[in-house]
Amino acid sequence: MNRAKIMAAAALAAGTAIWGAPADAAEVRLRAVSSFAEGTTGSINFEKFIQKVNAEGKGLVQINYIGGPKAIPAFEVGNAVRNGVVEMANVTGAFYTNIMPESDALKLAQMTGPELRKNGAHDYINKVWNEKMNVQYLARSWESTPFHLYLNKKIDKPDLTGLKLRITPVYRDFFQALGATVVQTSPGEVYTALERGVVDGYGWPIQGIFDLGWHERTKFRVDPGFYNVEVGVLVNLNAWKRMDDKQRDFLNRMGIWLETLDADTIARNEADRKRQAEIGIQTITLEGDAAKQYLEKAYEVGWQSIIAKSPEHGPKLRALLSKKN
Ligand code: 173
Repeated sequence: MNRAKIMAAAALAAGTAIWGAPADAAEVRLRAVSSFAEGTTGSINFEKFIQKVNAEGKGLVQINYIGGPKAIPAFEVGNAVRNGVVEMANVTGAFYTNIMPESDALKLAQMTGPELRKNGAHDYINKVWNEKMNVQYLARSWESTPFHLYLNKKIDKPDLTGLKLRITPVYRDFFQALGATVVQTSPGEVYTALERGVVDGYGWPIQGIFDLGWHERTKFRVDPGFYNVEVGVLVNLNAWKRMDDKQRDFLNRMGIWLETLDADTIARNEADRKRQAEIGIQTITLEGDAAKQYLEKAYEVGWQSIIAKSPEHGPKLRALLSKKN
């Protein structure tokens, strides 16, 4: 063998390519966590995404799913994916407002993930999320779902004076604007807060109150719902840049597929709405002007709060995420 051939053989044995041929990166393994418990509403679509990536990405990308908030607490997940403690996270913006206040704006989006890809919002989000959070925002894993106020005390108008409510940043400004006292907890602490009577109610989407048994401790749901759930799949930016185009394209394709699971989400919303009624959770429906004012207040204080904290990106996000009417 001549010298060149020997080198080529050695390089092949070592799994590397030589002579400037574009190297196929070795299969990349991404450690992933979810900010919602395994198998619950907030993780279902993400877990399906992981299955598909692992089935179709052999030799290219594999995801090592570490699990839910038992591995990393919900409000720490943002930091973990930013710092590369994990390379991928399924997390809602409300859980990492400590890193970038803009994250909580995504609940105010009036369009779906696929629509936001078309109108430039997805690219803008990625510019800001790259810069401020060191992550790539791959795709939405949960959307098209309103949040609601759940109560154990009856109200007959949108006045929450005297009520103590469990919140996250999603609901804080809105519930406070309606007079409530608030206490922040992760989802994992809601049941105990209800059981001990520490709170008179809580904010949560239409879907998911059965997962951790909260329905046993819930008397009323207030309609209409407000805002829109946003849970996204974030990829640590260093890990994203280390991958090659083929790997990034594959993950982007899987992300677009993930957003097609939205139809399942919408079906689960309806199933849970029905089940809530069946087990006797009463609906308090704000009608007419009361409903209109409730929703207007929600969006007004929501955007006010984002724009006050991010005068640079808040107005642009508002323009990109709001439906023109
Ligand atoms: O914990 C929460 O109530 C919350 O902020 C949230 C956000 C998105 C989906 C589900 C819950």
